[in-house]
Amino acid sequence: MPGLRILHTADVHLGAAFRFLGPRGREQREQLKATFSRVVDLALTSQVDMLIIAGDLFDSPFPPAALVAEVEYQLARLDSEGIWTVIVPGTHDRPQPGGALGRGAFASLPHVRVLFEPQMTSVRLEGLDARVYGSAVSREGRDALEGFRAEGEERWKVGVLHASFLVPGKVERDEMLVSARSIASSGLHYLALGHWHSRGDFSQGGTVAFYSGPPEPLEMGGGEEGCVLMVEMEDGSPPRVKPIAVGRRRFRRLELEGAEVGDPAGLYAYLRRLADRDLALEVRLRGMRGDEWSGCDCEGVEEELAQLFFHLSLVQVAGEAPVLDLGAYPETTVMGRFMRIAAEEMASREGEDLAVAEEALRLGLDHLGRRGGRS
Ligand SMILES: [Mn+2]
Repeated sequence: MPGLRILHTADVHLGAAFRFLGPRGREQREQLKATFSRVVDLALTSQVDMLIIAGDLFDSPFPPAALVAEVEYQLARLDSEGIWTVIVPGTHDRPQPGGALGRGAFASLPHVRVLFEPQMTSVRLEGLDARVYGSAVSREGRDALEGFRAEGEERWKVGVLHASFLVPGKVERDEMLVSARSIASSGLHYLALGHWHSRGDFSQGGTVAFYSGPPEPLEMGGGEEGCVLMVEMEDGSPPRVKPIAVGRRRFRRLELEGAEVGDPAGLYAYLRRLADRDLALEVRLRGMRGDEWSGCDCEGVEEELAQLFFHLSLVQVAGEAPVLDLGAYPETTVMGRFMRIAAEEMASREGEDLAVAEEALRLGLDHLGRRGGRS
């Protein structure tokens, strides 16, 4: 019986704005396209049977036409070699009337399938002894695999979902969930997951399940390099999953205490050693107190080093991190209003948008705090 080889990616977020990178945002937006092209190259050169995109291919349901055309071009490269592409819409590119995923090459290429339904549906892949099961993200917050069992008679059963893994007491609410129990009883050989922006093994029972994470980093922190997963299935053994690095940039967030580096010259030397033109680094500086730090020109250090990094941002943190204690700030005060707006924004955002909201909160609290509010 022939095996099955899959390249699994998710959360590409083509078209994302990367506002927190300032003037470099545009470059990273371009890089996402280049990295996606590299993923397609990899699918071609390694002759996989199928590329799976587990949601958030685009950052929006209505990306710019030229960006859609680029992706259509890439999918056509796979299609002409007989390589299948199976896509589910995610939280960012959810199904919308007239949305990009329902038109053009997404609807017409013979080897491209988009699973649009809010409940589990499946598609048999012609020429492969395989069936792919999945659903588009829905807002209902239920377990997407509740009561599901892959019943097809094909040799290989593969699932694809854009959902949060349910962790009791930690992750219990999201637009779509998937639980350990439902994965274990799904009858799937492999489940390709998207939505969480870091790679992870969530295999349960006889089902191998992974988040691939994004191929190119999207937000500060983590520091993980962008990967895709090569999944190889053969008779007689569980699917083998191997990460392959495809991302160019790395985004890191670093906490640094004044005492660790001693003085401004020490800070410069410390950061200089980290210089890397593909690294976006946010450094949060604490405890820069004492004579050795008086007159430290952080902006000067940042400016001097900026060209040696993809992006560098030094943030001086005064004392403890802000806590959103709404009770301490009446709604009638400027600070109270600001914090309520910030809390609402942060509750409704994710990923890069959340990072922007957090940064706004930090700057706002800093500013208001200096004007005499409590902090
Ligand atoms: Mn995403």
